[in-house]
Amino acid sequence: MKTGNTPVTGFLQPPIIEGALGDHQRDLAGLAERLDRRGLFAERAVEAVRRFEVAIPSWAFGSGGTRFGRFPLAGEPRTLVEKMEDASVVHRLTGGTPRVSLHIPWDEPDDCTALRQLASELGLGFDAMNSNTFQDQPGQSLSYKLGSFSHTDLAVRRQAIDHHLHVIDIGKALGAEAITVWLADGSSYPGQMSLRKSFDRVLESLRDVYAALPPNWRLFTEHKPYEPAFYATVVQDWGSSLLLAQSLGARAQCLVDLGHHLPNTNVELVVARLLGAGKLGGFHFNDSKYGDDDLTAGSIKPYGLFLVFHELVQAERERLTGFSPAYMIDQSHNIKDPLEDLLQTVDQLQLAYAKAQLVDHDALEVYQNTGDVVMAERVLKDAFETDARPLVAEARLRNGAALDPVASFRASGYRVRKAAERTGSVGYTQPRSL
Ligand code: RM4
Ligand code: MN
Ligand code: MN
Repeated sequence: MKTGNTPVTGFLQPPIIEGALGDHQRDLAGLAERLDRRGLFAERAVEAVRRFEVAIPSWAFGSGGTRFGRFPLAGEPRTLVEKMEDASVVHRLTGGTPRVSLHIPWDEPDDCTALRQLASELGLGFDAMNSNTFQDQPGQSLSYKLGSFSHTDLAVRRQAIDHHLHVIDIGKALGAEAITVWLADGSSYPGQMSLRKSFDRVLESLRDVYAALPPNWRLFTEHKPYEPAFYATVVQDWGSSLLLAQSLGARAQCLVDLGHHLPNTNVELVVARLLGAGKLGGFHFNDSKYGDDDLTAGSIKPYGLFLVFHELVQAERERLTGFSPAYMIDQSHNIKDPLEDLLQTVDQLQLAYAKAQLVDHDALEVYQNTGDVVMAERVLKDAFETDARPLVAEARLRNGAALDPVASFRASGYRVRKAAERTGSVGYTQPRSL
């Protein structure tokens, strides 16, 4: 991707739709009064949401696709500069996305200094870097068809390690402080690979990457049960991920992608276990119905998302040792305008976080200790069923962002302008069925 001199057109102050401010203030006052009756403080939740930050992936700005096809959108970004411009719009409207998570080589900058400068002008920084050894790149000498870190050939493993060192170098130049390693390594048929030795080889390769981490960096291992390998994936579950993180050292932690669990997995329980082990490194937020669907966070299972945030808020309040999760989005926007989808996503995350702030922790503990199942569950439901939207809108307002990001985005005419400016963007492709 080029980071040339494409001018960045600023995004105007988020327009407040007429009458919306007065309605909002009345809604907020009503909610604050209702919360007060329950002994809860709207103010505390608003301030917490103001501090909530989540990174946007560089691969989320263009229309995604499935292995069956992609339907491009007029005005989608053609370059990394244009993606940064789009990222700043999401941050401007939500007040909660000050960093971008880059995928290399999909969004490899050709001038890190210029990119960093541009980012800082846009009020942005960089979150965890993402490597890619699940595709062969043009000109690459050895193939990852049969694995990267788990490959039986040391030369292939070496090539994959070198790629990770390169990703770390780019991240250093950009001021990132973490690398996320998701591996497609696995087998599609029994007998294809040694189930045990393939894992050992992944661990040994990761040791080399870990050894190259700058002192202030963390390494996140991300598991996924299947796809593209359909019989056995090497890092397929949180247990394998935890084994890797524990074997590597203190700065290796696990990343939980919400779509990377077999059906019916209790994801909040996975989160609790990793928190307990001091190994919860971060998240890839999204939602799913069947598998790694990469749908808008909160669109399918909002209660599950809330329960995940409940675990996080408890850990935050208890000041759990080592608790510093990196929040990131990982979605594929196949049907919706990617920017509107991201605005919806951030809104949903802010909302789940706000609701988790409304749990009465003291009451919950009493009910748990006295075995009052009904009342314990009601504490959670009371929070989840509260319409917390005024708290989230207020947090955004105080951060100089939009009351209603999607409405402001539509009113701004941004996409229509970009469709006129970004000529030739239709047909832009980014491989995505992962
Ligand atoms: C994978 C995984 C990784 C992401 C790739 C594109 O399924 O979620 O985090 O980098 O997709
Ligand atoms: Mn992911
Ligand atoms: Mn995924």
